[in-house]
Amino acid sequence: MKTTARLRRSILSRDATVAIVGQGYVGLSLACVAAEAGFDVLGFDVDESRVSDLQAGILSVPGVTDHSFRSATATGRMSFSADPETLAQREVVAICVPTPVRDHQPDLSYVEAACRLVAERLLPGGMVILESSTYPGCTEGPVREILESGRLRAGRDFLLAYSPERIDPGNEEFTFRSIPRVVGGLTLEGAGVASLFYGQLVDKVVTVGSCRAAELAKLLENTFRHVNIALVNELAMICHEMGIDTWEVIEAAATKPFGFLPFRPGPGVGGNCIPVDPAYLAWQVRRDAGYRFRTLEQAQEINDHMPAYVASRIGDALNDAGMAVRGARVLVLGVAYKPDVGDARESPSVKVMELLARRGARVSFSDPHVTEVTVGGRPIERTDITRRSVSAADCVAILTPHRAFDLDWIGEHAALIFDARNAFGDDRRPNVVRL
Ligand code: SAJ
Repeated sequence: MKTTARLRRSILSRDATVAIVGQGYVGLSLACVAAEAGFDVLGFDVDESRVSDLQAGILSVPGVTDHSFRSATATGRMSFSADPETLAQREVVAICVPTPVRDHQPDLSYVEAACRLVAERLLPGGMVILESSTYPGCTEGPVREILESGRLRAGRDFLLAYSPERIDPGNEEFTFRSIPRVVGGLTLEGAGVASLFYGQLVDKVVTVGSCRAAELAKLLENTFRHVNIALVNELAMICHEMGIDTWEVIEAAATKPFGFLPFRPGPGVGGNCIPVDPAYLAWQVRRDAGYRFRTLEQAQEINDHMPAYVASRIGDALNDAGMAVRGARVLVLGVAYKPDVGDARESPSVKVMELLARRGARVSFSDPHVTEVTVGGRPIERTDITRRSVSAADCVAILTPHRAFDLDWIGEHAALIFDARNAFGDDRRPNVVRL
């Protein structure tokens, strides 16, 4: 680009106008921080009901704290819209839309749709940043192609960069500002100006040499988790066969003060990060390098198998208590994909319920954060935890141990408990069977 001096100056002076496409927890978090930092921020979303909530000061986006939303709206520098025209003339445009997986393939439809809206309103001399998790080569490939569908060219007429989000909803220890930001640019100027922008929002910016490096760094972070979760999941299956206490082994290894990070087994891997990011990487490595990322694909196989393994272990526990799965009443505690969240998307708990129902069990669930799930195409309402519901269950399966569960009380009133998360810890009870 002829000069980035003007854009640099307007970022430093906070005169740069910012637009953030996608107001999920990623986009809205970025909007709040940018407004607090002094920028005029437009939060754009295609979901008109979400936009009208946000315009009315209603925080209908999970994963963003009420405090940060209120504080940011109080600046008077945040506005929200579902009208694509509002994206015009925005100097810094960040794209924070979902990148799910469909049939084991990346689904870039949200990113492509967002890029088309932006491309029609690109400001010469402006900058576009993609934040959505994606495979290496996506920003400089399909994203750039769509953005250049008009007469403007990336690098020459506008800057293009990639910076992965690392927000951990609810984590008070690592805040948006304290989590370092990785930034890669299509050009050196792109990397430099994007790093300058994020430098106004976070304490530390890590600039890498390309968009691809930044894209791959993000996928590595979550693939690391995925592979290590698979390691302990397979260890749990082996330990069960060998009569060794998995949990004791992991806690013992975790006493090593260096060179070890504890992960813990469970009914599988849910959420829209850990199962998804590695799938993008495996797909791209196969397509572009013609290579099977074996470590990753093996980990996917193991983690994908865990719901079936846990369902079979619950069946074993019923059998050992003289009960068949068919007709058994199984009360699942925790259907969210991880403790203390209300997101049941891709939840392994739901898959366990489906597998048990397929074998004839009568499944129900309780979860303080989820009111209904669909099991085998059938909606199931939450069951309250009462003396009646717990004592009526042939087996209570703890799959996601929310802090809200009164485990002492449940341990006293349930005849048989399958504990897939070592929720009872060292509190060993004769009626509790552990993964
Ligand atoms: N899980 C295990 N065993 C473990 C850890 C996780 O079975 O030892 C399961 C969880 O139950 C869940 C899934 O894996 O079903 C994912 O859990 P997660 O703790 O990785 O949580 P996520 O999916 O919310 O991951 C996000 C990621 N954040 C971003 O991508 C910005 C991840 O990088 C974070 O490390 C993680 O939050 C976090 O630490 O909370």
